[in-house]
Amino acid sequence: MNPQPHTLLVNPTITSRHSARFPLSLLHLALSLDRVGSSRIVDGNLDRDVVDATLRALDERACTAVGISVMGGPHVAPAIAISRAVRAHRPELPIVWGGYFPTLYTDTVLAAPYVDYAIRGQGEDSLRELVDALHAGDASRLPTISGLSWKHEGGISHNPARAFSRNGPPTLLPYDKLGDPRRYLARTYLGRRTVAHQAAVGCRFHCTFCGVAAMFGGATALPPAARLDRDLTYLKHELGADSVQYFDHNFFDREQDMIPLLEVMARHELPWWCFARADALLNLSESSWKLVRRSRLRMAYIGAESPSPTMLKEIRKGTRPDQTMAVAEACRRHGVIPEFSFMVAPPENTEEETEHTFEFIRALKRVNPQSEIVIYIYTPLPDSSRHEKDRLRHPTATLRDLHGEPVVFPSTPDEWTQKHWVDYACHADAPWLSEKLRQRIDDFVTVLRCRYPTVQDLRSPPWAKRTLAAAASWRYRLRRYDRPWELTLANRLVRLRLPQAEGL
Ligand code: B12
Repeated sequence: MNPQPHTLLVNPTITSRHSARFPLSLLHLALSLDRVGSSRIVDGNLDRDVVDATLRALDERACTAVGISVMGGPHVAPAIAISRAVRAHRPELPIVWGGYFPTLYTDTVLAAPYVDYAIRGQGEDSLRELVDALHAGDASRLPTISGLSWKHEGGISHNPARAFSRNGPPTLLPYDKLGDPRRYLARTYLGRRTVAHQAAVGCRFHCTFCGVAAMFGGATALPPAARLDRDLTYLKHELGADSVQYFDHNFFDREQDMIPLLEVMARHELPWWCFARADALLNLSESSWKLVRRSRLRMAYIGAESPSPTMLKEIRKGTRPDQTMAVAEACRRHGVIPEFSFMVAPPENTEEETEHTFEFIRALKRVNPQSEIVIYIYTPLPDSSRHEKDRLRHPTATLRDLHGEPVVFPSTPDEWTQKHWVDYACHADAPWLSEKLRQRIDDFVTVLRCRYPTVQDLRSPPWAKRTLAAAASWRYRLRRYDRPWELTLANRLVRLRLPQAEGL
C-alpha cells in the first residue's frame, strides 16, 4: 500500500481532441490532493480511449480512490462507462463523482451501483478530506466532511454543505501533470494559441435555469490582482499563450473591484473572451471602458435570455430587455463583440415568446450587426436540483409536457443518457416543444446563421460565408424562414460553425 493517499482523477471525453481545453476542475483538485498525497490525471478529451487509459493507470499504481468529473449532458455516458469498468476491474476501489451533475442530481447519482460518494459544490477540500479518511480506513470521519453525500446504512447521507471558499489556488495549477500543457492551446478567433483559465469563482445572481446558481447559491469571489498576474505571466511567457478564454462563471463584477484586474490584463495584452452581464457592463464608467479596450476584450458572452420583462423576472435574471439593447450599443461603441444567448420556447406562452424573441434578435442586429446570437431552448432545472436557499424561497411551477402531464426527471444516471434527456441538459429540446415549433426554431437559426455567419468560425473560407449570407438575405429580410432547404444544402457543403453546439 502507498504510504500516502494516491488518487486517480478522470475527465470523461466531451470534446474533440482539437477542442480540448485544460481540465480545470481536475487541476484544481490535484493541487489540493497533492498537499497530503499524490494524484494522476487522465483526460478523456486527449486520451481518446479513456476507459482503457483509466484501467492502465490503475494497474500502474495502487489508488485510494478514483474521482470522476461529471457535467450534465454528453459527459454522463462516458462517466458511466468509466465507472462500470473501474468497478469490474477493482471492485473494492471507492468511486467518487464530483462536478455539476452530482451537485445538482445527488440522489440520482447515488442511485447507481457504480458511484460510492458524491461531492457537492467546490471539491478541493471535500475530496482531500475524503481521500484522507479512506486512506486511513477511518469511516468515523465521513460524517464530518462537508459537501459529501454517501451511501450509508442502506440509505443516502447528505452531510451539510461546505461554506463557499474564496481562497482560490495558492500556487500555480500543476499543469505539468497533463504531459505537455501546450497541447491544450488552440487556434481560435482570439489568437493562434488561446488558453483556458479561471480567474473569478461563482456568481452573485440566482437565475433559476443556471447550474452556477445551483452550485454557488449567489456567492462570488474575484482573484487578487497579484494572483491573476502570476497566472497570466506563466500562461503567456512559459506556455506561449497569446489569448485567453476565461471560464469564470461571471467575469465582470463591481467596477471598483474590476479595475485592478483590468490593469493587470492591460499589461499582458492578451485578447480575451469572458462571461458577462448587461447590467455590469452598463455600469462601467468611460475610464473603465478605456481600460477594457486596453485589456483587449474581444468578445463578451451575455445572457440576454428573453425580451420579455415578465419572463426575465420569473427566471430571476435581474436584467431588463432595454439593458440588452443598451449593452449591444455600448459594445459597438467600444469595439467589443457581444455574444448574446437567448432561451426560446419556455413552458408558458411557448410560441408567442419564441416569435417575440426572433423579432427582438432582429432589432438587436439592427443596433449592432456584429452581435453574435446563440439560441437555446429554455430548460429549467428541476426544483430538487436548485440551491437549497432558492428552492425554498422561490419554488418553480410544475413543468408539463405537450399532453399536460407533469415532467418527471430521470432517477438514475443511465436514464440521463437517453437522447431526449441529453438534449434537455444541452438546452436543445424540451418535453413541451411541438414538432412544428422545433422546426420553426431550427429554420430561424439556419437563416440567421447563414445571414450572419459567426466570426468564431475559422473553418469556412470568407467567400463561402459571403455566398451564404447573400443567399440567406432575402429570406431574412422577408421573414421567410420556413424550410430553407437551399441553405441547409449549402451549409452541408460549407459546415458553418454552430456556437450552441460547439461553444461552452
Ligand atoms: C469548460 C466548460 C465546458 C467544456 C467541457 C470541459 C471539460 N470537462 O472538458 C465544454 C465546452 C465541452 C462544455 C460543454 C457543455 N457544457 Co459546460 N461548461 C464549462 C465551463 C465554462 C467551465 C467549467 C470549468 O472548467 N470550470 C472551472 C473548474 C475549476 O470548476 P468546476 O469544473 O466547477 O470544478 C469544481 C467543482 O465542480 C468540483 N468538481 C468538478 N469535478 C469534480 C470531480 C470530483 C471527483 C470532485 C470531488 C469534485 C469535482 O470541484 C472543482 C473545484 O472546485 C462551465 C461554466 C463555468 N464557468 O464553470 C460550463 C458548465 C459546466 N457547462 C454546462 C453545460 C450545461 C454544458 C453543456 C452540457 C450544455 C450547454 N449547452 O452548455 C455543454 C455540452 C455541449 C455539447 N453539445 O456537447 C453547465 C453545467 C450546469 C448544468 N446544468 O449541468 C455550466 C455550469 C454552464 C452553465 N452556466 O450552465 N462545457
